[in-house]
Amino acid sequence: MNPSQPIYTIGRHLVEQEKDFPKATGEFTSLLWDLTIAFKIISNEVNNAGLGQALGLAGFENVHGEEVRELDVFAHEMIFRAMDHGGHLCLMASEESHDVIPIPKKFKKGKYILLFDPLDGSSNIDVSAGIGSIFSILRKVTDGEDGSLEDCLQPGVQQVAAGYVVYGSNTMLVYTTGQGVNGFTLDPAIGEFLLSHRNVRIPKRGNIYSVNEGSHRFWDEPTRRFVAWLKSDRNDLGKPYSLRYIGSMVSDVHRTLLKGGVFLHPANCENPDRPKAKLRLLYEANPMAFILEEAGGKAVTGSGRILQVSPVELHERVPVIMGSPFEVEMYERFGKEEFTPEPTRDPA
Ligand code: P6P
Repeated sequence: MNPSQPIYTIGRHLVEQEKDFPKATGEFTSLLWDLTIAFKIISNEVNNAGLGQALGLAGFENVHGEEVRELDVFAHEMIFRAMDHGGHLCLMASEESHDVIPIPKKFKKGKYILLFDPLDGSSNIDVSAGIGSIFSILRKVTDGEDGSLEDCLQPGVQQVAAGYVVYGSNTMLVYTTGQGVNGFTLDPAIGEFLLSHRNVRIPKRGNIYSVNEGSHRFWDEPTRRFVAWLKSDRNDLGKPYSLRYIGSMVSDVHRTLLKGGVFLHPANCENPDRPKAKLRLLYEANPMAFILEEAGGKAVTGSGRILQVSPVELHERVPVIMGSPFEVEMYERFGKEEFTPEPTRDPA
C-alpha cells in the first residue's frame, strides 16, 4: 500500500459519498455496508476452502444446467442472509435462483432491488484461479411494498450502483454509484476493505485481448476479422496483442479495467439464425458495463450499448465486448463496415 495514502475504509468512503447527496437518508449506505459483510464471509470461505469440503460438487444443477459447487451455494446463502433483513430491499434475484427472491414477510421492505451472481467463474474453484461475486442495484419502479419481476427488468442505465469482488491473490471490492469507480482491498488481519484504487480510469487503449480462442469457429465474421487484426502486426501496436484469458468474467474484466485492452464473450453463431450468448445481462453484463463506462471504457453487445438493452427475462444473456474505448470502438467498426484499418505507424 502506498505509504502516503491515508488509511480509508469503505465505511468511511460510503459516509463521505453520502454527504454528496443532501437528501440521502443513509439507507443506501447501509445497504452497501451490509453487502460488504457478506463479501468478507465469502472471501474467508473461498480462501479457506478445504479440499474435501468446499471443493466438492453440491450434487445438483442450477437453473442453467451447470453443476453447482458448494461454494456457489454458500455464497448465495451468505448474500441472501446478509441482505434479507436490513429493510433496504424489496426483492432479490440471483444466478442461483430460477425465480425472483422475495424478502421474508417478517422483515421491513425497502425501495431497492439487489441482483447478484454470488460466485462467478466457479468452474475455476478447484484450480485456485480467480473467481468473484457481482452485484447490481436498481430502484423499485412498481407500486406497492413488494418488488416484482418488473422491477428487475430495467435497462442497465437505471442501475443506482454496481460492483464486483474478485477473490484472487487478494480480495478486492470494486464498485460505482455513478460517481466514479473505486477499489478496496480487504486486509484480512483487521477485516476491513481499505481504499487501494481511488477513482479508477481504464487506459484509453491497451495491448491485451481476452477471449476464449477455442470458440473461434463459432464467432461471426466481424468478430473473427477483429481478433485476427488484434493478432496481426497490421494493428496500431505494430505487433500482436497478448492474449490473457482466465475464464472467469470478474477476473478477466478486472484485469481489463486496470490494464486496458478488450474482453470479449461473443455470441455462438454456430447456428447463424439463432446466435447464443452465454453471459447474463442483469447480474453480469450490466454491472460490469456500468463500472467500465464509469471508468471511461465502453461496453457493447455488438449491436449497441449493453446498458441500453431492455431486458425481457430474468436470466437472459447477451454477447459482451467491453474494455478500453479504442479497442471497443474498433470492434464496432469491424462490425459496421468491410474495412481493415492500416497501422498508424510502421510495424515495430
Ligand atoms: P467460456 C464462468 O463460467 C462464466 O460464466 C464467466 O465467468 C466467464 O467469463 C465465462 O463463463 C467463460 O465462458 O465459454 O470461455 O467457458
